[in-house]
Amino acid sequence: MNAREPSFVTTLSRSARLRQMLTSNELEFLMEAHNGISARIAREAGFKGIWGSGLAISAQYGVRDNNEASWTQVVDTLEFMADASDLPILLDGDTGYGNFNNVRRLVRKLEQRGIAGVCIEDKQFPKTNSFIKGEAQPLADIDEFCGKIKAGKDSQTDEHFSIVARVEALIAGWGMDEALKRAEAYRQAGADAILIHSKLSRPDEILEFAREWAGRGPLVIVPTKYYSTPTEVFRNAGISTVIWANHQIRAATSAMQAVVKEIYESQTLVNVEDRIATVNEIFRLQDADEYSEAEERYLSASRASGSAIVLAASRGKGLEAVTTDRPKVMLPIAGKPLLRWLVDAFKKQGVNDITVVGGYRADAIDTAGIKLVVNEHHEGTGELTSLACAIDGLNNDTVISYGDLLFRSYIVRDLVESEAPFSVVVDSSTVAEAGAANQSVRDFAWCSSADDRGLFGNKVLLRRVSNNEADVKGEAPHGRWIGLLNVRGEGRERLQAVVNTLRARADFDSLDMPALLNALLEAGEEIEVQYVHGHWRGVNDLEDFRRAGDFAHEQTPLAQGDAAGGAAQ
Ligand code: SPV
Ligand code: MG
Repeated sequence: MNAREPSFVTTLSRSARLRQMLTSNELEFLMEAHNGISARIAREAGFKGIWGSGLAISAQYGVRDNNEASWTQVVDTLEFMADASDLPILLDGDTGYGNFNNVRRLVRKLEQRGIAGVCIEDKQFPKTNSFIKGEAQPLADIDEFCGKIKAGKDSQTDEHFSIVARVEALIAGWGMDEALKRAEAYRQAGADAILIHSKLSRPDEILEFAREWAGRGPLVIVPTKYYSTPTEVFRNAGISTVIWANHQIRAATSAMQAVVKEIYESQTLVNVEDRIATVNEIFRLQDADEYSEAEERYLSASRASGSAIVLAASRGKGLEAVTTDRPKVMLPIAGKPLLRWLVDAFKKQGVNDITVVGGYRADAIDTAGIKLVVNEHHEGTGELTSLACAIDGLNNDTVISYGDLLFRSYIVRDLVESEAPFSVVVDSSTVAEAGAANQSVRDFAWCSSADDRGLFGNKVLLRRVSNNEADVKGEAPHGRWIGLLNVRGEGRERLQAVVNTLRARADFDSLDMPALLNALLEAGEEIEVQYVHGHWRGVNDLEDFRRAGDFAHEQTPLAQGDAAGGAAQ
């Protein structure tokens, strides 16, 4: 569209826009498309309208242009094209797929699918492409064809829907007079435009037709064979609309042939990758970004798009004997690596976008279903340096987790359902209870109140986390932070800001997750506490490792019920 055209033009219906193209004094162009992506490509190039070519649509199905694809299959294809592009589409409706009655039904169905108009040609069903023995093809009886045009016009409910009548007399070798006679009859029957077709390599007969026609109505042409004619010639001849009828399917065909041949012969993709559209370009044409935005809007409530960051850089103190060739998270627990238990537990709760920060022997981490980033300086740095490797692109609500955890699935479910910007899981079992379950202890937590099951549902806030059980003078800890922090909504940016402040500290390399929680608290953030009592395990030493198998077994549906294991912890 011309930039100076008033904006209301774009708000016109598709059929009104096609009609405007047919009747305007400008020379207009329709570009062939044959499926959704080619329709979108035509729009992006700047075309104002689309030709739903019978040749191209049948070709993309791999069938002949002989009405081998049914008319409903064609209409279904058009629906994808109309969805992919808001342009008006003029369907190449061949002969109308039958008699006057089929035309009536076709017109109604096209209107329902948002198609702007149909072109019907005066041949007989089933037709053959005009460039295949055109002179051998029988033409329709004039009166019968006029009846089809009238039936189509009478059945449209949208006043702007256009019916273009295509004259095949020149193709069939019936001469100029016959062509003019037919065009006039079709105009009088109500056709909104005449398509005059020619298979000559020069435009002479088209130009002669246009001269004789003398502007009695809009003329549409298809210069596939007389392609070398300068477009200015058509403009000067008073043509209304030029159809570039098959150039997307032909361009796609040569590109596909060249690339497929190359891949077949070289048995590698390396030669073609830079010559073809990127996968991201395909995503863009499919409008994948819109889907992601919609997912944010409509799926966030069900938490289906949750993310997790798993800290898995360490070899594991006290576990050196079993981690010579792998990091702690790859230790086998009851038949699968520790990390896999964690990932499976997250995925079960709709936390699907999982980033694992590896370090020690990161090469041994099984990357199925996760994104792996590596803290290259894991040897001299702590947990926050690892977290910082994954925190920049925090787009979703995110659970930050130690990599060495096993837990019952309700723990993550309840955590991700929390509405708070920050929430943590604290185990209120006493150190004695943990010790009795042979569980090593760390990360003592002080909270706004103790775990009082009578007050279930009351808001409890975190006050401090420390590895030193006597860190808060005169007050025993209320439990232990188990290593799960959920960050929600605006909490994401605030977490990033606090991490950035900590980064400026000289001792950043040595900071751990409790230091982050304390820094958040010092920055005035509220961190909600969800109490649990057991139902999880950390793997911090060989004894933990040995016991973890029992706990894991109990989390599987076919557990044989060694009830004395970790579940009682
Ligand atoms: C088509 O594109 O299918 C047409 C134009 O009908 S032509 O192939 O030139 O006949
Ligand atoms: Mg055709």
